[in-house]
Amino acid sequence: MGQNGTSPTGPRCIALVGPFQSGKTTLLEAILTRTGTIPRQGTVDAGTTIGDASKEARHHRMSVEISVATTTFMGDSYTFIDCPGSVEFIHDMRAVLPAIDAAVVVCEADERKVPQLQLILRELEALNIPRFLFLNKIDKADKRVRETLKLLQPASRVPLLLRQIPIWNGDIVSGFVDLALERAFVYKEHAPSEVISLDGENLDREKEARFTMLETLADHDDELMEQLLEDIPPPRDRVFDDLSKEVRDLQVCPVLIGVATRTNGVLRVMKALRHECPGVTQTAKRLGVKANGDAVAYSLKTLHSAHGGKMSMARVLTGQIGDGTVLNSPEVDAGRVSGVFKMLGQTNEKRGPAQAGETVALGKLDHAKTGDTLSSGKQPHAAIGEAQPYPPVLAIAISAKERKDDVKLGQALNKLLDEDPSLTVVHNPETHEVVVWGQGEMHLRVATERLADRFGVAIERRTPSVGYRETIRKPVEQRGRHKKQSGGHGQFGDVVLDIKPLPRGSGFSFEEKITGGVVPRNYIPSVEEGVIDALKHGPLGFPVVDISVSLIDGSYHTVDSSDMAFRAAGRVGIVEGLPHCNPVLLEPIHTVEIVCPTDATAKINAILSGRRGQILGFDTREGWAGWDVVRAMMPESEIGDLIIEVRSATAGVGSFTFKFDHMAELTGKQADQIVAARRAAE
Ligand SMILES: Nc1nc2c(ncn2[C@@H]2O[C@H](COP(=O)(O)OP(=O)(O)OP(=O)(O)O)[C@@H](O)[C@H]2O)c(=O)[nH]1
Ligand SMILES: [Mg+2]
Repeated sequence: MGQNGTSPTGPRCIALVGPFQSGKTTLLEAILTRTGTIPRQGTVDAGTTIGDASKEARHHRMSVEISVATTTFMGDSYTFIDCPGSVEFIHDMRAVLPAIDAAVVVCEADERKVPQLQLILRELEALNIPRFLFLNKIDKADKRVRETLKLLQPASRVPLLLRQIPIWNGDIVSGFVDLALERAFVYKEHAPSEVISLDGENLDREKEARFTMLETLADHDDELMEQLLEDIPPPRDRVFDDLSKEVRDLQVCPVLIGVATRTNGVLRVMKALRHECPGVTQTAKRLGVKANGDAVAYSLKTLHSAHGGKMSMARVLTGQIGDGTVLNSPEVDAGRVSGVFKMLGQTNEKRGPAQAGETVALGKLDHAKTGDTLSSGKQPHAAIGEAQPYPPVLAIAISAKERKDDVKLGQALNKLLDEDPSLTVVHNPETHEVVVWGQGEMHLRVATERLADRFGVAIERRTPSVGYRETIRKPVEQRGRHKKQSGGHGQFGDVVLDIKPLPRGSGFSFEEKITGGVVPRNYIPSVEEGVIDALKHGPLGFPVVDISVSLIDGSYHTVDSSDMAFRAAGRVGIVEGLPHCNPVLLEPIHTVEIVCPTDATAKINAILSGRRGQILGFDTREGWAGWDVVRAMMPESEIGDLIIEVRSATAGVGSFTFKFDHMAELTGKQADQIVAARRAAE
């Protein structure tokens, strides 16, 4: 039985989330050490942690994907999912959220990270996920914890409830008071904290802070409110029950403090989870999972190992999944489970069937993908929710360094997309480029590193081409003749084309106005083909648009004329005619919508103006206190690396979406440079 009288809730699944570099991976390491799963605590800086064990994560000293590890605490199983903090890898976090019972939001007393904290809390709030805040790096604290809370509170829609207060020894925090337990502890380096007695000023502060905590709890408990008003000390069990209930009912977010690098405060986190975190039954209810004996699981991540084995990390929400269990999703037959594995970072250990609540890796589910609701019944269980990736913001064009790897690259990209749905690959039929779209610079860098490290395809990367076009500004009438006399059969085609500019966005139109059969009917389609072919590459080097071509005259030869000859004549007419039509470059213009914290709006406006953006206006972001949305029209060439500047102006949290709007004429030096570059490349 739990401390508060509830029955044990089975294996738990907890995500460690929070702003960039707040100490999540270190906290996971501390938890695994404190619970005895690993003998010694590694560090991120030395590259010895269980989390971040992939080559790319070690190399960049940051999490670039989730790390999963299962441990045992006081007889219960806990799976922790350490999520990346960088917004560029946020999809990995978002994809696991439906499966978890609760999140521990690891944060720091750092004002600059508040918008990122808000971003993450929003994701949890939207999915009704119970959460705790772990105020880490308290060893570096330079302000009172209550001041820190004031700083962080705007990021949360529910009250942050201080559950512990630090004990200060001069300028450093030497321990803490648990306000629910009413007990004080001093931190020990890499050892459990020691209970001490409180007196003097510390005791007064404890009483005050406890009263504040109880007041917040009493907002949802009338009886507790009465007791407080009448100065009756509420029984400790009652306080624990309230805490537990209000966390589960999403009314408060308790705040714990500690130092992950020294495992300080880690046992308190485990105890809070043990008592206050809901179990799988409640989570299944949150997700609308129907329990009828069949197994239902949620797939939270897909991995392809270097030797080709596919693993689906999944949380079992009801029923049991073992070797050989056949699983379906609403869309496909996912496959037959071949191996159930317990995860500890990059290592997997084969194990028996997984029960409701457990989080495991399932081998060889060939057709399962991240976000799938997998079930064992005849009728697939309805989908319980899947995170749609945010639209990508940055692109690179890639190719295999060696031509012989082209096929391998295709296969590797498929696996990469399977693992990370926040990447998109687009094949540009015009330029034959393979363009990879991602969430930022680091995201794309890691993607190419994975292609090389894990899938063995070395990559070359380039800036993707901008979709320039060209058009004409003046009409012209042009004769196109194709005549060849080389022994035997000759070739003869002769056309007169009326070439005219069309309004922007009209594309291309072809008309024939032949009278008296000067060009026989059967050759006219060939003329059109020749024209279309020539328009693919105008005098400036780009596809020609917004142009009408009419075939108005011509002549033919009974023996020498052919489809081929008239196709060539059509081509010649265009190639010779267009240079006289005053050609002009067209560049794509997009509407861009940028979201950013309000204090960065002025900077964003300046960035947009500096990039030939035309600002259409800005507004407060609906439902997001302290955020703005700025709208602008921008040339595609300037959107290319826009995200890099936006991120640096917004402490990493700003983002944008864009949509093609129209093509606009581009003249002057810039146009000349583009045309010259195009010529040089040909
Ligand atoms: N002083 C101090 N440093 C800490 C503490 N916890 C973590 N760090 C340091 O903070 C840095 C980031 O730690 P990580 O554990 O990688 O942080 P993270 O949140 O996992 O980072 P991302 O996953 O990349 O967002 C490392 O240099 C850690 O040593 C702490 O409690 N105190
Ligand atoms: Mg990390």
